Amino acid sequence: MAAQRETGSGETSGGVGLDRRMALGVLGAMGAAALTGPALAQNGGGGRMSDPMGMGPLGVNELGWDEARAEFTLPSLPYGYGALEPAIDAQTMEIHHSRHHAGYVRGLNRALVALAAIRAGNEDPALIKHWSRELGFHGGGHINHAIFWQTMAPAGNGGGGQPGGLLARVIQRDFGSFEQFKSHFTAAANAVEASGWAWLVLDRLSGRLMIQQMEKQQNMLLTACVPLLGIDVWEHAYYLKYQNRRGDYVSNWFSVVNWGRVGQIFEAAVR
Ligand code: MN3
Repeated sequence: MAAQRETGSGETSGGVGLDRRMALGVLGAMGAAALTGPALAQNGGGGRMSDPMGMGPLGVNELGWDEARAEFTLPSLPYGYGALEPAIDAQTMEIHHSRHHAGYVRGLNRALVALAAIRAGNEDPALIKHWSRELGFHGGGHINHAIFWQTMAPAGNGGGGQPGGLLARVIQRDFGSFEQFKSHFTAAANAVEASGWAWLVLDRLSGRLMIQQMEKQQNMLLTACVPLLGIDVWEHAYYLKYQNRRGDYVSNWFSVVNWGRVGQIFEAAVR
């Protein structure tokens, strides 16, 4: 298949301890922790005891943080590999999750360990540029996929349909209608060049929803934006079943969008 080659080597971290604050601080720097960071500030900065990770709707399990090993692990899917058939086939889901996503988790841990070693004086500081890029790529890959899995569900059993509640009203306000949102999002996903993503995000500065494209998977979300829903349009996400017909994949993917979960993420972001 034409999927991107993984760069993860399968190494696990060793020797250099990473505390949770460090790891999460890095994720915050990538913009992913914007899922809840500013929301906590709006709450008065007190945080939520039920949310010790400070990641709001994405909890410890969804992010795969292993407290004992002080590293990230591959989070399990909230459904089976075949659960999103026919929109996304089981073999694609299995390879995507157990190979690609797992590779990003390994790469993220490896980058965190390497950067800690540099800080400790055990590694050449000239490598900071290299490992920072690795951190952005693999860390972004990990977070993007963690959100991706969480915002899908079997068609007719949590997946498909339209959003409700506050999210529905804000989509109406900012896009005119759900159909206009869908049209814009679809066009953005179909027009991503090579490997990337399309995202529905909340722009905290304007308080409005936006649609963005992400090249590859790093550093493309505006800092002030909270990712709400994204579609992976790397070829590894659809090529086995759809080959070059990305448009068919994007169209069918809407049948497995878990709007209830997206609504939870949105409401946590504006709380
Ligand atoms: Mn992917």
